[in-house]
Amino acid sequence: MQIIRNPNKVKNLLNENSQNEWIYETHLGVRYGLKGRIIKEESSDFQTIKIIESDNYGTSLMLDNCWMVAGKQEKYYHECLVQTAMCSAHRIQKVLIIGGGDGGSARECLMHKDVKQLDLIEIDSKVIDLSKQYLGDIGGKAWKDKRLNLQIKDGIKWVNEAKNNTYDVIIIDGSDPIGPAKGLYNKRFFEACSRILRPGGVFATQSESPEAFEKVHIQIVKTLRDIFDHADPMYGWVPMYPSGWWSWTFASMNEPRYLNPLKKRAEFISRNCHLWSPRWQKGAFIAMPAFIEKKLKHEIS
Ligand code: SPD
Repeated sequence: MQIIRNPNKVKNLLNENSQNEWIYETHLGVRYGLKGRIIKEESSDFQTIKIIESDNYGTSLMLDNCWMVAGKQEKYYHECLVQTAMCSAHRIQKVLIIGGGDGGSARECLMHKDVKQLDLIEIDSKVIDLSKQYLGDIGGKAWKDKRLNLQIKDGIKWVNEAKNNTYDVIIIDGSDPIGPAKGLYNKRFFEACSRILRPGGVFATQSESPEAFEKVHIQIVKTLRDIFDHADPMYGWVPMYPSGWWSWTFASMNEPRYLNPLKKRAEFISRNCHLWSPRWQKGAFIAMPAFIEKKLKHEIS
């Protein structure tokens, strides 16, 4: 007989037996699934979009059958991508996010009172509409914040047309480098980003899993190192993404300023974070797996 003392375990067992179906992303012969039900399914000009009510991770979003966010996991992703950059850039008055249609990265940026303007450039209006409708808590107050300049536009074109030295922080919150996000991870795009980044600015991009997308991950880091004076990956986890092991890569000129969060900003922000703190960040940069270190032939400073 199984004795269960923890009420959460009872709930989990009930969920495992729920009538909901397994919904999963497949990658290299492995499935990454949540139990739940699809509550909305649409096709846009760019991709298929599914909203899932999951048993254990809240409302979730899939694009082209790949997991993007779930209500109870998104902080493991957004805090790492955004706060590492926002807490270390010299100034944070003008910020650019490319992608990020669920609003999570915008919410994290706008926690900073010093931000005067946040340009959020998302190519797919349906992602915005469905996120506001079903995943409203992820963007939260950001959707109504006057500092948010939301544009439904092609992020690559936006970056190519922006003037030199426009942004203090640039955040690439794209989906995987296939489909509409394909052009967000190559040399030409990163060069354009470095051109529009102000001195003292920090560039940040999600950089896939070091395990499930090893080649893509290494390619992103190496390409950024060719363009910026400094670029380093940071490692964490998003359990529903392929392998569960994820990375974000940061880049800057002159000094690797993303390694050193500014005390005052970081103190305020980490009080309001679930995962991110200067201590966590320090470990996450150090936690480069040996097999990646060998391939990059470089250690962080
Ligand atoms: N394989 C998942 C890659 C997802 C990266 N972006 C997620 C969007 C969250 N705002």
